[in-house]
Amino acid sequence: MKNMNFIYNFRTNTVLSPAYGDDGMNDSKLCLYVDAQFTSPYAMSCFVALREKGIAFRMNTLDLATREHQARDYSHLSQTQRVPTLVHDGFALSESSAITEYLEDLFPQNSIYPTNPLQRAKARQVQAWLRSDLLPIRQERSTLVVFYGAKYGALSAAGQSSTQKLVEVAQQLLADSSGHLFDQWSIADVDLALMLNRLILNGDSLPAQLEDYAQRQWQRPTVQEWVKLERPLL
Ligand SMILES: N[C@@H](CCC(=O)N[C@@H](CS)C(=O)NCC(=O)O)C(=O)O
Repeated sequence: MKNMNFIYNFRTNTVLSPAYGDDGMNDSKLCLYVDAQFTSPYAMSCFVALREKGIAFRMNTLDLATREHQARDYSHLSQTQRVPTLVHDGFALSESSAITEYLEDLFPQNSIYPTNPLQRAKARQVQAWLRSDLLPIRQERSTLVVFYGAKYGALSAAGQSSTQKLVEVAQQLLADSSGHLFDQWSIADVDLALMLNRLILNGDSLPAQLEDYAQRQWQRPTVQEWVKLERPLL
């Protein structure tokens, strides 16, 4: 595991120490474990949640290619043996939407979920749906498209059918939108924009409204912080 000592100071909005491998300076009680290439959309969602809330945290990276996530020390922390995992004062939690809900419960400042209970429930629906459905898109348009500029060939029939479903649902959800899924920005916007960008950034054509939405969501500063992280060469 690589300790990036990537500590955000929420008061000054700066990185306290960009140095890798220096354990000594961090007194943050929160540590987010993410993949070393910063391509996990689930890790991104948790990173954005922490940054939106302005909480100081440390980030540790795991090389999934060498199966660091299955090594004994991490598997003792993460019951899913996947990234992301958040450790808060000794309490370890996996599954990205469980993490973002936990952060919302414990750190209510700067909401990342809608305050209206119906919209809040719908945001959870969108998050769960994007994580459990649309598998052909996830398989045929990996996040290497989004974070490494990879390009893939034409979608299979299953990929096209998933894309059609994504477009229909996104258009329905965004029908009365002024740029967000709900009355206010929420973490579900990040997840939906990521899914749309798997296609858009590959060059697949989507309705203009969805392209505009994804592009605007992508400009959010906390999203750009993740996008601009320095990635290892593939
Ligand atoms: N449902 C999980 C998915 C997490 C997930 O699939 N993480 C991937 C990286 S994107 C991973 O750790 N893969 C390693 C493996 O499954 O062995 C979440 O939302 O956190």
